[in-house]
Amino acid sequence: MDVVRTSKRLSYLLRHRPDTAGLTLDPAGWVDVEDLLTALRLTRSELDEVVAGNDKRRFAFDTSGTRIRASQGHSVPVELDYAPAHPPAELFHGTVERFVPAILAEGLRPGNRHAVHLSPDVQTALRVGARRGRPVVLRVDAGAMAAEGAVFTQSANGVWLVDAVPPQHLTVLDRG
Ligand code: HQG
Repeated sequence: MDVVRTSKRLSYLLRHRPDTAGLTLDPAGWVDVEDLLTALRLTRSELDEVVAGNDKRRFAFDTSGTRIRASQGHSVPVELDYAPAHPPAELFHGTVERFVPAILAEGLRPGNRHAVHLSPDVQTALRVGARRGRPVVLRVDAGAMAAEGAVFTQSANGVWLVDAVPPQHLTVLDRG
């Protein structure tokens, strides 16, 4: 089994297109492990290896270990049921230069995903931005947003999620 390939296929199925493998996610994004194993022709120990070895801990089992879901990043409608959490004063967003003018004009928007994804530190934001080219890091004044009533949640793998970030709470921090 190719762990990276299997992880990418899992991301695709659990975040975007479960239907392509005949799977259905429940409202919180969970799918039965047995159904997933059958659809992917994997053994439980292979799945455990992919989940445990995943660099960003993208997938999580429920407490009983009988269901699995992606911890964030969905484009299909799911209610991840993370409790609202008080964010640190600053969060970060990694992007690339070509998006910066639009972001500074209209703020951060979720695009195809459910939420804007924010990183807890500059290092992580640099890595997120670098997926698309030379990274640019934006600082998000999460403290001020929370004071104004914005609701933040934190996914099981540490990504901060919020509906949107208005431009007045963004500062360009670091152009790679
Ligand atoms: C940009 C990966 C123009 C935004 C990562 C980003 C992350 C705008 C892109 C997770 C905009 C959306 C999410 C606006 C935002 N105008 N561009 N108003 N607002 N953008 O992939 O945050 O490996 O949906 O800057 O590590 O890059 O998949 O979001 O460049 O945690 O687990 O629009 O995906 O994790 O791109 O990445 P994405 P993201 P995984």
